[in-house]
Amino acid sequence: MKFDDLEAKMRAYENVDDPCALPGVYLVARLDGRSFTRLTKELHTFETPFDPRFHGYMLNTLEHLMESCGLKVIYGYTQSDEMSLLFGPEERGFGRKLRKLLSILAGEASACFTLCLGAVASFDCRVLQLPSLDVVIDYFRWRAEDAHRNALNAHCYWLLRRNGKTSREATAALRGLTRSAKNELLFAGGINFNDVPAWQKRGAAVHWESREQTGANPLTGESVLVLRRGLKRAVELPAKEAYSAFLKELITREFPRSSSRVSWR
Ligand SMILES: Nc1nc2c(ncn2[C@@H]2O[C@H](COP(=O)(O)OP(=O)(O)OP(=O)(O)O)[C@@H](O)[C@H]2O)c(=O)[nH]1
Ligand SMILES: [Mg+2]
Repeated sequence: MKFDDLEAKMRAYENVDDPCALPGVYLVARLDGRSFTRLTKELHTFETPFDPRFHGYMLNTLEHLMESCGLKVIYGYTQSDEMSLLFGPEERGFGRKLRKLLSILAGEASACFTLCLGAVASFDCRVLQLPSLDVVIDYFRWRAEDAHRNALNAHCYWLLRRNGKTSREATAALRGLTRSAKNELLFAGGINFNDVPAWQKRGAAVHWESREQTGANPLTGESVLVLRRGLKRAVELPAKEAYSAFLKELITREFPRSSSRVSWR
């Protein structure tokens, strides 16, 4: 068979299922650590239930995805072993081809986290196509609420484990307990859930920020004010309606463009 014929024949197999995301809708990619229960509890040593070093690796990975994948990520969010990246309706990266987006984001996240950890770690990735800003806000409210519930359960579970209960006993003791009963259990054990850091209860975010900086005019050497865009970490996210307002303001804000990529950390 001639090469051109072989190429055409095989491309048909390769491209038979190559869907694109709908045009004009927001996209959220959610990446989740693969088998991170084993990674955090058996293969490596991390503080339970939350380890600032682990969380730092997640934030580094999130920033890497926002800065280095050739895609315009409007907002990045992380809690536990997951990250969510928001793309605007106008995002054209990789022609909105889903298999490109999924594989590149999962590959980049796995590579970055692996370098942070110094051992192999991998992420899966899914893409949600969200039709409106309201649904986008609901999505991030959902992940933050999920973080809150998981944090309450995880603090209770590890308090019981530290007090000598087996995994089975701790799980059974928490079954059916109301939210306020879990808060009381923690309080009796010396933990005021109100004082637990916000990044554990609500997750943390990374977003773009524009700042004025003094620079030099390359032709005249004169000092001038320039607008530079950089990443900012938000580790004290607001709760409930205030979080919705924060997201709305951030997503609808027009980001001034800048040629330089600077990270504000
Ligand atoms: N020790 C520790 N564990 C963490 C931390 N953050 C997340 N994890 C663990 O990461 C795991 C995330 O759970 P899942 O994503 O549901 O489970 P998984 O084992 O990753 O399984 P798959 O996602 O289905 O592959 C849980 O076991 C969490 O306890 C942390 O800061 N410290
Ligand atoms: Mg996981």
